[in-house]
Amino acid sequence: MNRRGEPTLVEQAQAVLQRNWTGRFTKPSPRLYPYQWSWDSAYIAIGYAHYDLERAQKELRTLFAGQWRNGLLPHIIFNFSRGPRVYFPGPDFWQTRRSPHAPKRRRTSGIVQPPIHATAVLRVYQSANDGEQVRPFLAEIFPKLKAWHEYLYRERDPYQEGLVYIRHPWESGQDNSPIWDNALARMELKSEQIPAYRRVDTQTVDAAERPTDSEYDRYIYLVRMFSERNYDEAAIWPDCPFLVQDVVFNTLLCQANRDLAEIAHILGEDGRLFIEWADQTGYAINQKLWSKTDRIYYDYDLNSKELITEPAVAGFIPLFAHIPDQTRAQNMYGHLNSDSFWKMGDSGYPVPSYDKHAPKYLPNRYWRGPVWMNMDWLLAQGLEHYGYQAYADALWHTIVELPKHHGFFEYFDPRTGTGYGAYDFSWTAALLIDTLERKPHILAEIA
Ligand code: 9WN
Repeated sequence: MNRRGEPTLVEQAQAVLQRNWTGRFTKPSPRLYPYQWSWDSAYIAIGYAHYDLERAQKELRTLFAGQWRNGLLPHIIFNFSRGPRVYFPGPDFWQTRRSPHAPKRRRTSGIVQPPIHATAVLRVYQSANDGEQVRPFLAEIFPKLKAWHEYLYRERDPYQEGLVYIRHPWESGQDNSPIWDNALARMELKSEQIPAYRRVDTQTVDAAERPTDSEYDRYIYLVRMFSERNYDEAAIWPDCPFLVQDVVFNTLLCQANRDLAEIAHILGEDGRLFIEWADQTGYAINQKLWSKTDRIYYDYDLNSKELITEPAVAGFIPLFAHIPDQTRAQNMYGHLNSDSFWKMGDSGYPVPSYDKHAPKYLPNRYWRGPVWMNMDWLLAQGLEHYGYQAYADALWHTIVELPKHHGFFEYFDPRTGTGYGAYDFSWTAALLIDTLERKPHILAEIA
């Protein structure tokens, strides 16, 4: 409480997480996302780690209880929670029990999300005053993290390049980014190929802030295809119409491997394999996904066999895992600190998720323009590493200022800060808690 008896900003953020806490996991938001999501839980655990270590561990334990026997960590675990539980596609549509690998006692989706989990586990450990307290958790989760990374390299890297592919836009966590437009447009679907379904997301959130129906048709078509092939990767990938080596996914995997090596070290286990994976993935990102002319990293489309030259904030995320060398980082910084994204001193808020001058930019539509807190959080850490402290500070300020003035929304308008999408969004709250824990001075610096 502050001197006027009002809850402080951190207390407000904790209250958001408390409202979404179900006793075993935290919903990303109260209505729109009523189950457990994979990368959300990792960010959420990083927030909890600062004030409730038990809960941080429980969050991740519950998530990994949904892991498949082949190591796949599903993007949604359909755990029970109170309150409205309407989401499409739900467990009956996914039909993941068609796979011999899916858990028998838990219902899940059959796709994944970016692998930031080892990073979250290490941060939970590092947040503890007494590491010994968290050691049993580390020992319990280590083989699960290892199985998760093994799955990715075994099943998602058919050419053994060190780059894993995603086979659904939802696997990127950036569902309707313009990065996927061409791949989705190539999927010319006849109406009889589209399964009958009804969207529920647009009952909660303005349709203008969500993906289009045509995008949803393709999302749903892909899910049906995976389930018809019993989630057997060998049967899916040879003719999967969507197959992309994604920059954010692989960057987070690279860093997660390093963090897994550190976890192995703490436990006295052999971590050399994880360092090898990290090096291989970092090298491949640099070799295959860098565009010198455009000063940004791009995704690679394994079907059209070309880089997807869409200027999204995602292309700067390799800074987080220290993948570019200093010269590349400087070039990237020149691009980021420009009218295309956000120039230092500009009005508005950093960083729009897509180039403001690109024709497809839409400041209110999900991953096609709005500012997302997780992207700012990843980018700020990367920029600090390369010495771009003033820009990083602008991002840290944004992570605190937007929720303070506009509420704990899912995403925000880069021009005005207006919040869009789901309210009481858990990772917005969790990353604000993490930011203020690390940089308490920010509170006094913002208006
Ligand atoms: C599909 C839960 C998730 C986030 C994603 C975000 C959004 C889901 C949806 O919500 O995706 O997974 O229904 O739109 O894009 O990053 O994990 O917060």
